[in-house]
Amino acid sequence: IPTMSTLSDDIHNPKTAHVALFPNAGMGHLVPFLRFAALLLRRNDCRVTLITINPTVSLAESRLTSQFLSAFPQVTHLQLHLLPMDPATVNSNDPFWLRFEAVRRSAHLLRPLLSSTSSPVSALVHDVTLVTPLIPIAQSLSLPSYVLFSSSARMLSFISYYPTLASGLEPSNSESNPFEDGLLRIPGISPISKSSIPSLLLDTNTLFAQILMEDSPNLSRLNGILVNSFEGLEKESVEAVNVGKVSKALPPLFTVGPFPPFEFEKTEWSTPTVWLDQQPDGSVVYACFGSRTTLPRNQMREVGEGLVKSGYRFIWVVKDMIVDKEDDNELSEVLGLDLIEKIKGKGLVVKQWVNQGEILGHRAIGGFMSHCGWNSIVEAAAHGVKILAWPLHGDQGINAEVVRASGLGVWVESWGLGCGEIKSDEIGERVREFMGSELLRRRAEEILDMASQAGGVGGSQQKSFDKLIQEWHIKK
Ligand code: UPG
Repeated sequence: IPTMSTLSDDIHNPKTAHVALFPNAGMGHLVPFLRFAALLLRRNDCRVTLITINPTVSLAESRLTSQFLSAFPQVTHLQLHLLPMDPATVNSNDPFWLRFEAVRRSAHLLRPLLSSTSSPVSALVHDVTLVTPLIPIAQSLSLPSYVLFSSSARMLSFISYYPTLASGLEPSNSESNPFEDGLLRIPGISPISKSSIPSLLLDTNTLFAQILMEDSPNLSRLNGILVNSFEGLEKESVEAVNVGKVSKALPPLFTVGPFPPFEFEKTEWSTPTVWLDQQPDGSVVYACFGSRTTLPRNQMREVGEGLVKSGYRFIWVVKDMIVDKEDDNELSEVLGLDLIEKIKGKGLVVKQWVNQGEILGHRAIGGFMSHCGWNSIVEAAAHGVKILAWPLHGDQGINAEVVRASGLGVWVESWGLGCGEIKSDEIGERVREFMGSELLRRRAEEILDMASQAGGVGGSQQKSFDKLIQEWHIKK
């Protein structure tokens, strides 16, 4: 960790790289950017400017950003003020997607902001939802630009292929069927099941589809794509992208994962770890569906009943609303008193932000029921915790395919995007099988070893960082 004196020396070192980081909305996007920033700041050869948007969509984002900025006072913080946007002009009612679009429409305001820094920025690393609007800005400032991709390399392969899929989905192309036997064949990677693709991308009129159709062809104009992944988890896709099998037009891929959780992410609330300390090693199931995914209440109650029926102890993070600011209903109202009674003595239910990194790192955790948000998968891999996949939307089905193929976990495919309600008996049975699997436990440990190598001294993470910093050195 650099001392203050080395940092201030670096400020006068003309060779120091100075990178501006620009995440988009949502914890799934912010967390990897802040962890990436913290990894950069561990070195003494890079300065960081963080660009954020105010107000944030969720409270969790503003809290984490403040914690990050207090932990790293040497970071320059810039705020982009959004232009007002009429939501009626956007084909989405998801608060995070609306924000993505609002940022895209205000992206030109980044140019004066970037020019205003007291020392010149040498590279821009931004969110994948901002490719088309930001490339001309970076070019006009002669800045190399990179995407820090917040999902899997497999999802990246899918995104780069999306315009081809979309043209096959056009009604005017009714003769063509992009799916053969329900599978999408992308060069270089194993086929993606149609059922793993989010419905929002099977309809080319949605905002998600339109952003991808505009941005995917422009990925080639980036100087590189950084992915929070490593070969031990996603060998096939990493190699296929790297050697140009997926698309010859993709820029170089830098595997910068796995990102570790940092001290600045710690929450004051420590109940789960106090409770976990009392449980035997590997005995507890951790169930969490990320920062923005909710289950219908009936399904939530089936999950609770299922966890109780599994016979295993559990920590279950309940989320009732997409945006935390609106999530103020009592747990008793969400789950019902009966279920709360049944859970007593068997598990811990929490309806607030937990420190997932700390929970997954606890010796008592033996398995993770996860929606397969990419950050959660990498965190589980880095802690050697096996996954019971339950993807619900977006990239999660494609990520669940990675979980299954790597052997890090299992995926009951009838639990997936757009599937009906899953009953508690089945949930209980599957959790029991999953927690009892020695094979999965061993494979998760092997993946942990590979994650440690990738993130350790001389590993792929360090090599990627060295290369990037070299590219970002201010050239005088
Ligand atoms: N987390 C906590 N405490 C909580 C809930 C979440 O620490 O109570 C953390 C978790 O450790 C992770 C992040 O928040 O670091 C959540 O990210 P992720 O697991 O990727 O899930 P989402 O929040 O659902 O992220 C969105 C999308 C997901 C996508 C991801 C990255 O829903 O599908 O893979 O963004 O693009």
